[in-house]
Amino acid sequence: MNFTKICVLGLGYIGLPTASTFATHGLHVVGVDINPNVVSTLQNGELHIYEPGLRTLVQAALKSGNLEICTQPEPADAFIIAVPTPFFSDRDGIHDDEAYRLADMRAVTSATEAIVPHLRKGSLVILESTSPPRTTVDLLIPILEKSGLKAGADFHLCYSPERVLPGQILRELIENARVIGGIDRPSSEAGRDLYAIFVRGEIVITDATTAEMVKLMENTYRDVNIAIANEFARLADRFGVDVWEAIGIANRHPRVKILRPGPGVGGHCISVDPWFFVEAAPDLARLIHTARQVNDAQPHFVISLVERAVGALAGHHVAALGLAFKPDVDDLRESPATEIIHELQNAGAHVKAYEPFKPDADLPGVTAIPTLEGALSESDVLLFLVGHTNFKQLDPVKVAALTPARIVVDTVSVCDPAAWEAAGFRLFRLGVGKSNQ
Ligand code: SAJ
Repeated sequence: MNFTKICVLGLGYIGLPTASTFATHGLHVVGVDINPNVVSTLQNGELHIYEPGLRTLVQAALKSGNLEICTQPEPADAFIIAVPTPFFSDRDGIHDDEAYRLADMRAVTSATEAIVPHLRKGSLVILESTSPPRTTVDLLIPILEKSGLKAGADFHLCYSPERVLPGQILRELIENARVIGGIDRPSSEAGRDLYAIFVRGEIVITDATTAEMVKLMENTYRDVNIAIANEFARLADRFGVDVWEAIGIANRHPRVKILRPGPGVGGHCISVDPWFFVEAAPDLARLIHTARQVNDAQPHFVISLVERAVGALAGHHVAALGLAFKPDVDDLRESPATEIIHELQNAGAHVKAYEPFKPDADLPGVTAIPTLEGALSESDVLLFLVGHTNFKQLDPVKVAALTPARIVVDTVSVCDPAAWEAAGFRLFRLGVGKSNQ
């Protein structure tokens, strides 16, 4: 199939790089977002999100004249839906049971509805948003067929998951293997023809529901692996072992690859997607459910570690170092650090947070300080919550000169114990039992 004009619905971390990459590869792209602030920001050549290299790419796409930014879709050869699929939070009042979450498919539903008036015979529709199994077949087909056209017979439909890693999106978009799951073979082939415009990785064709499941399996596998690392950290803590050393040794086995323990699993993918399995089949997804609970409880484990270091938390001044959901990104969404800070404050501690990738971070209930010096100056305990490279590079002797604190709680293994202890700090490390501290 040949494409000249496509419409990308949703201009976030996935839709914007995808739209811009198609535009720089010669397609006429209409990028659509329902948020007028996002649209006007982009129309002015500015960005509402940060991803390395994205600003240059978007500006090149706009300059080429191939990328238009709009609030409404237009008729096109292909429509790509890349809108968020979070789960309903307790605040939505839809669900208040921590043990069970429901996918919020409202954005996918309304984006699909917005395509209906523009659908033509021969059009291709692709869903990229991470979705519960069977979404393409059970949710999208009935909506799209309101156009009077029949899925398969009149238009093509695929599920093609985004699988790019935040921080490396632009490279992975092009180089990763791409999964295309069509509702029938001609749909898969149309999807393959579209992504072949820029994808250099292998393009793997399957059916829509398999593609949906593949995406969920990838992130669930990672979540379960991190859960076991977190559980190993707790076990090591009890048995007087250093989990970081133990994992390092275990991973020398040729068939073992344990991930890293930490303060919890954040972001908007790994901590969300496994719930789609739990929601769809709670009777079957039991290990997946338990892994989610283990990871969700990890911030609380961090609190107990801080308590062990300082005793009762009330009145202590904590410098919380790192607010991002993972190392070397500025994305604060669903960050375990925020939850830990709130829990510390609820226990009466005073917390000043510092995030080097977003010095002007503005989070409800969090006092973010724009400089490391400012966060450290009046604290009596330093709490490392993100494994940023620049935290690993901190010189403990220089840090000691900036703070009266002599207690350090390291949840991400950024501190070299010998160096920090030599600089006069008492170090408490997540996953390291007493006899190893
Ligand atoms: N984390 C650990 N220990 C680890 C690795 C990660 O605690 O060993 C934590 C991180 O600190 C973070 C969370 O897990 O809080 C998730 O980070 P991540 O780097 O594992 O993943 P994401 O959410 O940035 O991106 C994932 C990727 N999926 C996989 O690697 C299977 C990415 O390829 C997906 O495209 C993305 O989810 C997505 O959009 O679904």
